[in-house]
Amino acid sequence: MSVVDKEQSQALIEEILQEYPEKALKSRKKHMTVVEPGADEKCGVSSNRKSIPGVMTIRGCAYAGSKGVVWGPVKDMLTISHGPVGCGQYSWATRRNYYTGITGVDSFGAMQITSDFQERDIVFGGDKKLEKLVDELEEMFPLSRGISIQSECPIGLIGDDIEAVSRKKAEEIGKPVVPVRCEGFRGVSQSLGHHIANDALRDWIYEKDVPASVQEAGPYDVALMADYNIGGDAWSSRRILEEMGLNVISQSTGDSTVAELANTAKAKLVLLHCYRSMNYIARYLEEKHSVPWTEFNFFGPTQIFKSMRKIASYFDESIQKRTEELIENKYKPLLQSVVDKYKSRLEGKKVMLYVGGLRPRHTIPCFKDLGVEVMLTGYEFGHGDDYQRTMEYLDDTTIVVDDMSEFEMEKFLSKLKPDLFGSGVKEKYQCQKAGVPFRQMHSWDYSGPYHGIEGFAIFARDMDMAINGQVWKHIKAPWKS
Ligand code: CFM
Repeated sequence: MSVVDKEQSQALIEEILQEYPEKALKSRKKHMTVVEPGADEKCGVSSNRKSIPGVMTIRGCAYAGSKGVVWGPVKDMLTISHGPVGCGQYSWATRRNYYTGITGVDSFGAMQITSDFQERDIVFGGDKKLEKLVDELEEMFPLSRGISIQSECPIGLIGDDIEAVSRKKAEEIGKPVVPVRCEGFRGVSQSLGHHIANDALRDWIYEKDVPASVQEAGPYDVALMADYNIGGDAWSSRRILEEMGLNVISQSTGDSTVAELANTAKAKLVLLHCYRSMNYIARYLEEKHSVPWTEFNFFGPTQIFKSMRKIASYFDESIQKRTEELIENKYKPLLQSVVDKYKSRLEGKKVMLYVGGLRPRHTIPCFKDLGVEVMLTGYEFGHGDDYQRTMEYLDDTTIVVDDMSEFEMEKFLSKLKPDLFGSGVKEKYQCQKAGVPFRQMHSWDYSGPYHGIEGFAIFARDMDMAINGQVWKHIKAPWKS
């Protein structure tokens, strides 16, 4: 069955819900809907709520949202996973947020540093250990430009005063030491971790007047914010901005530095790619430093051109003219050649798309540029404002599911039989074993960039490779034999 009309989609949701016990059914019902045509304000799903115990959620935790997402990519800072060894160990390396520099010398993004809490530390407190750790790090990595302390669950439970340690140590080593209260138990997903991480940026970078590296302000200074450089995405976005004539004085936090974070407050305009993870600090910078911000989307030709024009509208005619010429003479032919190459192979294909808090709405138009339709989508941890921002890209038969469980995922996959499922590594192998083509839409599956001009060509090639790859047709799910 491939769902085509609204009634069928609705019936499918009902069918899946029926398998839950009564209480779970009642709760999960609020998180699923079929889009109402013309309802461009709200899509009606409940979001940012606690997952039901016993249901396997795709979400992560607050520590993941702060350490893994916002602070971890700041390359010249040392990131301490403060607490027992596991959280740091299992989030070792990066989420493919690339950076330049020499790891272990002036850059530290892919390192795992932990205070390795033992029973003794839980009983007697870990502040002394943390102080010692900061001293050791300062001795081993003198070229670091700061330290962030990412709290794991026990830190908040035992009442350690990491703020006091941070203040003392920052004074001693003469670098920012940032305590982040991102204990995993806080909130309902990694989303609160983003918020806490943003608050730490506010309190320990901007409110402390950490020195910026830009000396003289220019009329075209912009800050590229909330692009994490997954597979080189930020580099690809940056090229467009520079070709438009803008001067990128800061990237955050993909391939960024402490000084670049501070530079953001000096920009003429903040360009916000991932609204979900950094809208908080963008709002603060607007209020405190009068830097306006705007959202944009550099996935696929339709949104790239729309975003370029929107960004240019904040600047003078010379930038606008240059942007138009760039689009017409260079980017349009380039991106059209990608559409010409792949659209006939992808037209009419159907995908299910399930990612964190931003990418579904950013990549749906990119899929549409290639003629691909989206049957089902939603967010792991999106809020009401994310769903609102998604509505304009959906069709009136699109199923929207918030915080989809692995059980629901399996059911939807088997009923909808999409030509492709785009989601994360936890979802990947189950999906492929069932013979459904899959792409990781978090890490770009060892590929990327997907942002910008070169990114679109790579995106189109990868989706074609997965959707039209012959191997999936020959797979029989092991649990069916
Ligand atoms: Fe923003 Fe992200 Fe996303 Fe996100 Fe993430 Fe990510 Fe994501 Mo994975 S910051 S909300 S917490 S765009 S790690 S780079 S892919 S879930 S949709």
